[in-house]
Amino acid sequence: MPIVHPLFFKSMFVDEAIIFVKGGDGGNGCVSFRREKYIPHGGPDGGNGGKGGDVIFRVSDKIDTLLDLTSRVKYIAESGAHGKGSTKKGKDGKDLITDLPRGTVVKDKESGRILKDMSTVGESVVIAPGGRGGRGNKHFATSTNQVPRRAEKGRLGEERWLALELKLLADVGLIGMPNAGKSTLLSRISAARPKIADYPFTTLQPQLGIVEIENYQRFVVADIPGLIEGAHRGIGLGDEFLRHIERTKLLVHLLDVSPLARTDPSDAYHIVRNELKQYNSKLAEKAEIVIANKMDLLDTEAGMKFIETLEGKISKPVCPVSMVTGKNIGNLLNMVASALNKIQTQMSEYQ
Ligand SMILES: Nc1nc2c(ncn2[C@@H]2O[C@H](COP(=O)(O)OP(=O)(O)OP(=O)(O)O)[C@@H](O)[C@H]2O)c(=O)[nH]1
Ligand SMILES: [Mg+2]
Repeated sequence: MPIVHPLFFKSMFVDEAIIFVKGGDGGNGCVSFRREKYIPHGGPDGGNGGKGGDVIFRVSDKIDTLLDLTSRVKYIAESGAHGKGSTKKGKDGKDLITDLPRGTVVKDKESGRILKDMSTVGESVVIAPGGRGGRGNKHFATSTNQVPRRAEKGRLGEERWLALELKLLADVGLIGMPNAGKSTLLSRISAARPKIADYPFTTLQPQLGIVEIENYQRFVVADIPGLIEGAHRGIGLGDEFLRHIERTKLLVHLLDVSPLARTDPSDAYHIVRNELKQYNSKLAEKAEIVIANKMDLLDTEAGMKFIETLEGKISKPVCPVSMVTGKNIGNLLNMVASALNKIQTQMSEYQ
């Protein structure tokens, strides 16, 4: 089991990466004339420039997020070398091959047009071709002009800004009543920056975050709008957002235990559980970790008693946390990681 400390985990959200790609420029053609003993005016022998390298995207099953791509913005392939005398062609620039996770959609950033849907492992596409090398002056010799002093410049490599998008399946779904602190949790453990505010229904759309902990273990967390009683009948924002967490492996259920909470936490727990059941009994059968949030607003000793009572009322262990002080977030991540590992093992045994 990974040991995680709140200060230690490095977490990021990426299901989009904005990058710049540019094929290498072609090398220039060369203007040169043969110099040989006893031949005062040798013919043209300027070589062609080399071709610029291509930027190539390849689908790999070794990576599952766009995380690694964001460490760098510019992906520029090597330029071709210029041509030389003695009809020496310049060396071609090296291709720049970049691996992407399966399912990445490559869009032109300006127009939003989809350029490529990278769906098959192993497939590759030239996303920014390198420029052709310019031709050397040897190429321009004709019967009327045997001493051409002109050579071509290499063509520039193609360049563009891209938006890469990856639709991620969430491993963990955050559930709870409005204002429980779901988005705050997502922002504490990932690089996602969801809207957080002290009123219900701040989150209007599901948000995803990637959490990265030690040992390179990563998981995707989905934050969805809060549920209230009658959500399955369309009350509040309704329950249709639950479909976004239908395929998760684990639920993290947040309860607001502060004195300011509008609903008693054990009632809140049962209300949300009931909405889950009404929506889909399979969803309600998923493994669940219950957390008591906003512990910073309770007196320490009274807080622990409160948790004990709460555990009794809902017949489940409850993990006390505070998103404000960060207390126990590391523990929570440990619990999530080991629960996911356990579920993964069970799934592979079952298969
Ligand atoms: N004191 C305290 N406040 C918290 C804590 N966690 C969240 N909050 C505050 O609680 C309010 C609601 O937080 P959100 O993260 O927006 O709650 P949510 O569950 O995403 O709410 P909805 O999107 O409306 O469902 C914000 O004002 C947060 O700053 C905590 O641990 N302690
Ligand atoms: Mg929210």
